Amino acid sequence: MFCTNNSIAADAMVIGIPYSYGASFGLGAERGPAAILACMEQQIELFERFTATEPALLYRIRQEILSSISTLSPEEMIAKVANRLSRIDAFTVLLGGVHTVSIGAFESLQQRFQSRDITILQIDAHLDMRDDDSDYNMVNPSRFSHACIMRRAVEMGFKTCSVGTRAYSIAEYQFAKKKELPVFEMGRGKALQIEDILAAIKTEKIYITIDVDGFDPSIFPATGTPVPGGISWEFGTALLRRVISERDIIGADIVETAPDGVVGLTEYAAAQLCYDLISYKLLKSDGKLYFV
Ligand SMILES: [Mn+2]
Repeated sequence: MFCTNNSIAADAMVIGIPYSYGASFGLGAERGPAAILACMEQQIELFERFTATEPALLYRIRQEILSSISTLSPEEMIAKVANRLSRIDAFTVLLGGVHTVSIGAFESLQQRFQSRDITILQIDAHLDMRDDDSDYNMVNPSRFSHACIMRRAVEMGFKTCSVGTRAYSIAEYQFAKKKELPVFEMGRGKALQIEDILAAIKTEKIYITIDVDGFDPSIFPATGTPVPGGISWEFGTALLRRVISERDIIGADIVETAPDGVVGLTEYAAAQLCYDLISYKLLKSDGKLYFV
């Protein structure tokens, strides 16, 4: 799967960020990146069945894991991630780690683009729109907790679109309502339709942040804050195919994979999502994205 020749430029990068500071319930997100990368290297089929291609053989995909970050403050980790991304031209997927790592990607996007031209498409059980986590974290409350990342994105001027939502506080509910943010919730209101989601995204450029708890927990059981319900594998991956083929995806992350060492399904599913994102993006950039 991964290219080991560092002297040639990569077409895509996968960067693991083993950072779990601020996890609120289940632990182990720091083990996510290595487990996902191992699945990509050893378990994933290189044949991509929706396009009948072998993108791993067509393109150079490189991987790395950011080191010496586990003891950093969230602010320091975010700066380090943004700095690493600022030196990469290739399409990049970040692997968390807790959802806080996405703010590093948002900061690097802000350096390259006008944030109002970008929609952060969030697949997540939670809104992550708390101003800080002081309602449940009395010891060391932070505005860079994983429960705050979409609030920070809104403040940074990005447009947002949330999908799979089914757990949030009253403050988050009021914030999203007041700002008229598109929220595609599970089980309340209309059933999710890909057409509706695409229509709610007003920008050409999209950054995709996938908190694996947005999916049904039968697909990603090992995650920090699992919530019943969630989008199906078929819906989520179909959404990604449509979004990537019709819009300009400028980056992505997959976060909150917390392998439990028992069932390998969570890391396998995250590895498959990562390969899907890279495959469709690179085929599209090459003018070769055709679904068979
Ligand atoms: Mn989240």
